Amino acid sequence: MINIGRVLLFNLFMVCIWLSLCGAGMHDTYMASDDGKDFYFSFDSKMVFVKGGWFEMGCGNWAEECDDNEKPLHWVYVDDFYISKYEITVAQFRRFINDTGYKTESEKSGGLYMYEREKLKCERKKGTCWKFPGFSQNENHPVVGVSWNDAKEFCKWLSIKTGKNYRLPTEAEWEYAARCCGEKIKYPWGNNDPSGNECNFADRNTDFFWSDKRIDDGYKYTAPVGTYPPNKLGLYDMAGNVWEWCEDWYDKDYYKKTNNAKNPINKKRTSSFRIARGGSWLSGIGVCRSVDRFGKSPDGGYYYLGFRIVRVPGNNK
Ligand SMILES: [Ca+2]
Ligand SMILES: [Ca+2]
Ligand SMILES: [Ca+2]
Repeated sequence: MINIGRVLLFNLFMVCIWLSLCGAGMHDTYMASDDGKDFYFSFDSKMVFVKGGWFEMGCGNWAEECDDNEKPLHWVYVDDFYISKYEITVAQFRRFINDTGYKTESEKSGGLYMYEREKLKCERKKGTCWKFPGFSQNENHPVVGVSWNDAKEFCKWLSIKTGKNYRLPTEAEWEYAARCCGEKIKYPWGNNDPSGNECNFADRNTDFFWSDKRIDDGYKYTAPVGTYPPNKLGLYDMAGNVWEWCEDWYDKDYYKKTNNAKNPINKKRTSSFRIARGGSWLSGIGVCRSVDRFGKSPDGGYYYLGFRIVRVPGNNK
């Protein structure tokens, strides 16, 4: 007589083998939190609440010179959101990697894009990745070399771990936060150009043809997050240190085309770039202006580009 229990057990065993062989993809292996509130707190205590509202997005007279892709000024409404006080750090990103075994895109192929002085352009350098970006970083520096796709995976992991909905900021949310809810200011701190105490950009510690040799901000590469004073919302490094990914596709004419005033996001792929904002340690001060718009390939890792994250209130999963 067949032992039903043994047959069932055998079937269960076979199902397990099949599941492990066919390998539910990386996403399915992200486990819900097993370290509870402390884990959640370690991320969420570093978020700032931003009360939503209307603001005039883009470049106005107060910003002096405007690039064409920053025009025209247009009214935009964003809902309430939380945004991280700091750029995501090496330590935070390492937690994600250790928890998941995720391999970033630059680790899987080709390395990071770095500036080649002789060639006057960025090229990929083999063997470099977020852990080895070509300069030294401690755990409290902003992570670099994370592609847009990698950053999205980080958000997905954090959402599953915490049961909250984390994502990248939209371009509109990012600008609203940098300009402290729509103030007519050129930089997160106001209209005056930096003296060395406001942000980390291409100052005299760097050696690019665009480096500002008059200014010493103390850092050649990345600075620990929160080194310079925050803006009025309590957000650090919204100008400089590392560029920050946003959700939107980059379209230089998006402001001219859009008539979507409420929570705008460009979901239409009209270029091969995703938006990045704020400038970096490698940037001249002009692109650290809060209205400057930049785009990079979403599968690329760049040694000057990182991210910060947004959580939508009450959007529990
Ligand atoms: Ca600097
Ligand atoms: Ca930044
Ligand atoms: Ca520009």
